[in-house]
Amino acid sequence: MRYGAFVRVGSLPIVPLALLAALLAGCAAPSVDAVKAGPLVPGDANGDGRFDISDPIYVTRNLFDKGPAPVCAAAVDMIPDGNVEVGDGLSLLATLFSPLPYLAPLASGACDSATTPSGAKADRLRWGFSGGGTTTVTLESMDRDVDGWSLGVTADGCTIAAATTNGTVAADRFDGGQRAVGYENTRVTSAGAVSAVVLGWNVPARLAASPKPYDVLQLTLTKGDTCNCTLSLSNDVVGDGLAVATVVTAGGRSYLPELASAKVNVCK
Ligand SMILES: [Ca+2]
Ligand SMILES: [Ca+2]
Repeated sequence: MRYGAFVRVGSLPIVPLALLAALLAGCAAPSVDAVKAGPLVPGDANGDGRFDISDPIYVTRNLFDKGPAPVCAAAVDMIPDGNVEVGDGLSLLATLFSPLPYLAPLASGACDSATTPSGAKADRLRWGFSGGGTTTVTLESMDRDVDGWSLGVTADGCTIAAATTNGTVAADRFDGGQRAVGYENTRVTSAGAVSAVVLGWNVPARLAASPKPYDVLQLTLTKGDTCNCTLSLSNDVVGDGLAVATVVTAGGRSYLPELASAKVNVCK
């Protein structure tokens, strides 16, 4: 860890104050490998202070893909037996996308010593739209292999009549996509549409980093008063459970690319 170098400075026999100040200034925003987590929230497997689709993915990567253990087992022990197993990961998914979400509060002090990776940035990850009456939501991941994602999308000026992952990378491998069973939950709601995808569960499956955008969701739009419609990604669309966060999971971590929007001509 880079903190190691920081500590060694303090252990030098003589360190001029000016030099020490300069060194400290240079370390004002250290790019550390691990920091103390917190505050952890229930279900927060990767310890970034959020509970989203990255957390069950983090659990499954630990169980089936040599990924690191949840930063605090107590936060994800949904089937409370003191162990983290596949049922806990599945329960986390169910909690995110089922009508009766329930996460037990963390016991006081249960995760006080948790540490977590830091520094997740959404650089070179981009959402986009292409099309007209049939519009595709795209995801561009220039330098990170993607484990899964969830998104909500709203329409202003038209209606989202249907949403499907058919014909996209989110379709099962047997149907031409890149999902190895995994998990997929896509639906139209009164507020728009939501889609959640885990590309693999007990077998690794990822989208390889690529400069070419991937198609991840297909929307069928119905014209409003005019042919013009604005589609926007959102964090507020509720599917069957909690509001669905628009988030990309890579390496088990949450990335939050800018919420894209686009004007489309529904009549084309
Ligand atoms: Ca989290
Ligand atoms: Ca358990």
